[in-house]
Amino acid sequence: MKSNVCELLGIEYPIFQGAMAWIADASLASAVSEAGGLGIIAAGNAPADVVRKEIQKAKKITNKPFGVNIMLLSPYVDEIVDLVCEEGVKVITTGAGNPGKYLEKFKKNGIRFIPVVPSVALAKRMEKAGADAVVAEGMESGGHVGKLTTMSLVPQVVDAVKIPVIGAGGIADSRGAAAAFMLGAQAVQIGTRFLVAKECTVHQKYKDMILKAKDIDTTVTGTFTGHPVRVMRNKLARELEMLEKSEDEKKALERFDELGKGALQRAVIDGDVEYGSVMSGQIAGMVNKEQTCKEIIDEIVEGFDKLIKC
Ligand code: TUI
Repeated sequence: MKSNVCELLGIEYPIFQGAMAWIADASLASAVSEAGGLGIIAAGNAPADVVRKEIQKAKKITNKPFGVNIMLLSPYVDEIVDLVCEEGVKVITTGAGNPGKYLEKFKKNGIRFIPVVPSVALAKRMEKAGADAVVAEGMESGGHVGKLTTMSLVPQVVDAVKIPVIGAGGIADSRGAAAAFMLGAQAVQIGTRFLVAKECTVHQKYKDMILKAKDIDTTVTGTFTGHPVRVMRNKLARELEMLEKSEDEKKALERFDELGKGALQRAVIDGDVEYGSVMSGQIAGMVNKEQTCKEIIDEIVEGFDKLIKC
């Protein structure tokens, strides 16, 4: 399992770990990088001093390249952009918005820049602006989602741009990775499977919910806010779904904000899997064992090579 993306980033296998806000810390990212993939620290909504500590921790654990994901809805985006330049982070991915205005700064600092895109239009804009590659993420993924599925998005982005495309959304094993490569992707990004990795520090109750999940256990909430998010169905998700049906939109949005405030931390840190936001991809139904990052990557690479040979 090799591609141009390996040379571009100096990694052994073209496997990115999805940047899950509040979850993808130095422990997870460095373990993925040590295993030959690209570990990515998620800046999420955290201020720069918190992210700096994670970057410095990761540098102590691994000498291999790792990335930082900048979540563009964060109030701290500008300071995180300065931070990654100062810390000499090698690879940046972005999510949940258009990162156009930061691109020049990344280029000036010699950073490989790989935005997550939900559409052909944004992929083309990013290529024109100088992105090194794009992650085409389908709406099977967990967290903030676009509107297209991986199966339809990846080949359309592949046809529209010349830079490498990383397929994401609904990929958790060698079959998914091989399928993404058949669609023209040159690497894959995997989130939910790494969420249950032994090195992932998310609350055990969060992991257990994913490990026990069935195929239909996720849902998308928040479409009416403009920021749709895929989560596990629980009491919070059901309440949010009810609000979306409400006729008083103003009141519903206010209540939505109240319920959503701190909801991801509640699930990730406190293990409140009923009233917390348990973000997960649709592939959760297939993720049923805790393994080390190295076991996960080795299994995917070995399975991929066998599939490609037959
Ligand atoms: O960013 C993600 N996934 C995330 S971010 C996150 S933290 C969060 N918490 C609460 C509410 C919202 C976010 C949890 N999961 N994935 C990458 C991704 N980016 N998916 C879709 C997009 C995207 C959407 C629109 C990228 C660009 C975009 O641009 C619109 C435009 O302005 O052109």
